[in-house]
Amino acid sequence: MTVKVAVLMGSASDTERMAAASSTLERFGIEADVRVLSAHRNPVQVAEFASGARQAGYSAFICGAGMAAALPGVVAAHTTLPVVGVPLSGSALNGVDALYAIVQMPPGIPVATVGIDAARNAALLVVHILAVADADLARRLEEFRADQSAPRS
Ligand code: RP5
Repeated sequence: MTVKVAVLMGSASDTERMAAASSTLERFGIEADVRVLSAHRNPVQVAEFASGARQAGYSAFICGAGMAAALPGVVAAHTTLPVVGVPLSGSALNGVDALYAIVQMPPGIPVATVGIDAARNAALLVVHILAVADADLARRLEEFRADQSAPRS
């Protein structure tokens, strides 16, 4: 069965900064379902999608947002699947606003926060989480690590 991860972003303007999330997941044979959904502009749709995600066969969320970045936290409020938040730059505060918004979740509703614009690491963290119970994914992760460490000419 194909593993499926939801990759959400708050705006179509986030597409370029979030592109590495889906390409990295796909490199590991994980299906990335990419959607533009804003916690502020589409609050009802975000709640509905997050609430039904486990039942719909998703294994995890990657949520990228900029500015007052509520998306990862709102998704986490509606699911017990792992949520990785990606603070995005592009604002007057260059992503520090989004970083603070995403990283400081209240106790009980966790979001794993990666660096500003670190969509690739968000995907790799999801691969690590899923590889705990997936030997084939764990093997591919080992290969990826070995390849990454190999000297380049
Ligand atoms: C956030 O506001 C989005 O994630 C985006 O990073 C930022 C600006 O959105 P747009 O005004 O470009 O749609 O919600």
